[in-house]
Formats: sequence, structure tokens, C-alpha cells
Amino acid sequence: MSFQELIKDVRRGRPRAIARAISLVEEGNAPARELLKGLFACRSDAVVLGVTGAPGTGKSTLADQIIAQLRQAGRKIGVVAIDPSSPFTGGAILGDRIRMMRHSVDAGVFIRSMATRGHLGGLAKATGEAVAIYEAAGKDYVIIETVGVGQDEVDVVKLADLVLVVLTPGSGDDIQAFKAGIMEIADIFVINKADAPGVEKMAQQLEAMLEMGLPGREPPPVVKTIATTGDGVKALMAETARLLRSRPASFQEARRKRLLGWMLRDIARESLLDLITRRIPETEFNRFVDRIYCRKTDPYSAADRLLAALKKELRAKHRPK
Ligand SMILES: Nc1nc2c(ncn2[C@@H]2O[C@H](COP(=O)(O)OP(=O)(O)OP(=O)(O)O)[C@@H](O)[C@H]2O)c(=O)[nH]1
Ligand SMILES: [Mg+2]
Repeated sequence: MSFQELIKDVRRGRPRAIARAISLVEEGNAPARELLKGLFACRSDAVVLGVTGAPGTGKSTLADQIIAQLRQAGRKIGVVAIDPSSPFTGGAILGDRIRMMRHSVDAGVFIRSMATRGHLGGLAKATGEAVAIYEAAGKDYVIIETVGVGQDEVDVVKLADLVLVVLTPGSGDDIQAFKAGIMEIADIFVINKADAPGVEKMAQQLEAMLEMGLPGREPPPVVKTIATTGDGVKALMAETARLLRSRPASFQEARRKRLLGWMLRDIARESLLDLITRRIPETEFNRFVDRIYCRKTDPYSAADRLLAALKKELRAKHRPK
């Protein structure tokens, strides 16, 4: 299939084309670039929802309920579930997909898992590209599920238009969450597993903390849900819609620009690295390594020299003949 055809099929929302496009992007080679150039010109008005929280808090189960609600309203959805484990274990990936399994036969829903590791170009880039593909495919909502453990995951979820931080009662992850700096990124706190003991206490603790914690900013709303039954999910979605409506356009624009900035930086970094690999012969590169090993130079100075050599070569190449 040619790129033009693939692009056309992605834009028609064909699941197989979307799958192929995301795979190409994950492999991250030259064809992916051509594809993305073609897709990037498409619309960019999907709502990107980030769902984050400690492992096992019910993020996937909640996402499944959110999908069900949005589908009832006729919305099309793309999901990126980001798995922090190695690309080879697939454990959590399987869990995420199983929780959302009932939607897998629905052409209006596309669910994709991505491993955190193995993205040389950066997770932000891979996520941004997946969002671009979903938008081109006409999805109205994109859900990004990440485990809020590492800095990478926190950074990625920051790129969403709206971030739901999922906590559960009695697990002590309230304290953990604040340590990890999650308080700042939450637009809405979801206390999931509201059928478990200790919900009220947790809600009170959280609200008290939020009132103290963010001077000059309205504390984010706290919503209780039982993701396994769907209780509270309607209220959560109403809160989401209210927040999105109440924001000035400039706010949304700033978030989008931040995502694009991250992507551009990742892409530029990748291009530069690619250029170094292609332009600096391996023997020369290894000479630098030897010199660092013998402590004749350090990696920082060596990197400066590499860049200087690259600049010189590029200048020579572009010099008018
Ligand atoms: N009692 C109860 N159990 C829930 C609720 N929501 C989710 N669970 C259960 O909690 C477990 C974990 O749910 P997941 O949706 O996989 O959680 P997750 O946050 O996506 O997990 P990871 O992706 O592995 O971090 C499952 O056994 C769910 O059935 C809830 O509201 N109440
Ligand atoms: Mg999950």
C-alpha cells in the first residue's frame, strides 16, 4: 500500500490503517516521517484526556467506563495505554487491553498500548504522534493512560488537555501522589474504588490538602467513582465537560503548544543524533570513546568536538560551488 493510500485510509478511520500507522511510528524510521508529514496537516481538535495514578488504582477500568459514556454520545475515541515496563514483558499492557476489551469490536474505538522504553526519540514524541494519527482518523477524544510513577510518565500526561489523577482509598497513595508532584498536574482528582472502606476520610484529607496547597488557584474538583460498576462516571464526565468549557481558548492553546514544543524538541534531537550516526564514521566515533576511556578527554568535551566536526562538515556541504 502506498503512503497516499495509507494516509487516506487513516483519515477514513479504518482500524487497520490506524494500526499500521502507529506501528510505523513506533518503529520510528524514515517512512514514519513521511506518513506523519501527511497526517499532520489534518485537524487537531480532539480532546486529549490524561488518566494517571499509581498501579492498580483502576485507570483502565475507569477508561473503559469513560469510553462507554462517550460512545453513548456518539463520540469516537482513541486510547494510548503507556506501559512503563520493558517492551518485552507485556504484562500491564495485557491488563490494560483486557479491561477495555468489550470495546475492541467497536470500530469507533481504537486501543493501543505503547511501551515506555524503546522510544529513542522520546516518549513525548511517540505519544504526540499517536495523538496526531488519532486526530487525523477523526477521533473526538484521545485517552492517554499512564502509571504515574516515573518522570517520563508524568511529563507525558502533562501534555493532555485535561488530566485525571486516580487515587484509591486506604492505599496511602494520597501521600505518595503529593510527593511525586502530581498535585500540580491534576485537573480533576478521582477517588476510585469508592466501594472500599475509607473513602470519606480520604476525600476529606484530599480536599483539606488541596485547599491549602495551591495558592491562587481554584482547587481541582474531587470526584468519587466505582469504575467496576460505572457509579460516578457520569458526574466525572460532567465535571470534565464543565472544566473544558470554562477554560479560555488561550489556556488550551498553551497546552497544545507545549505538546508541540516537546515533540519538536524530541524530533530535532533524534534528527541530530541520526545525523551524527550517519556523518561521523564509526572509527572516528570510537577514537573519541578510546580517548575518554584513557581520560585524555571527557564525554562532554568529546560531544562538543563531535558537534563541531558535524558543523564543519555541513558547512562544507552547503558551501556554494
Ligand atoms: N472494588 C473495586 N475494584 C475496582 C474498581 N476499579 C477497578 N477495580 C479493580 O482493580 C483492579 C485494577 O484495575 P485496573 O483498571 O487494571 O487498574 P489500572 O490502574 O489500570 O492498573 P495498571 O494499568 O496495572 O496500573 C482490577 O481488578 C479492577 O477490577 C472499583 O471501583 N472498585
Ligand atoms: Mg491499566
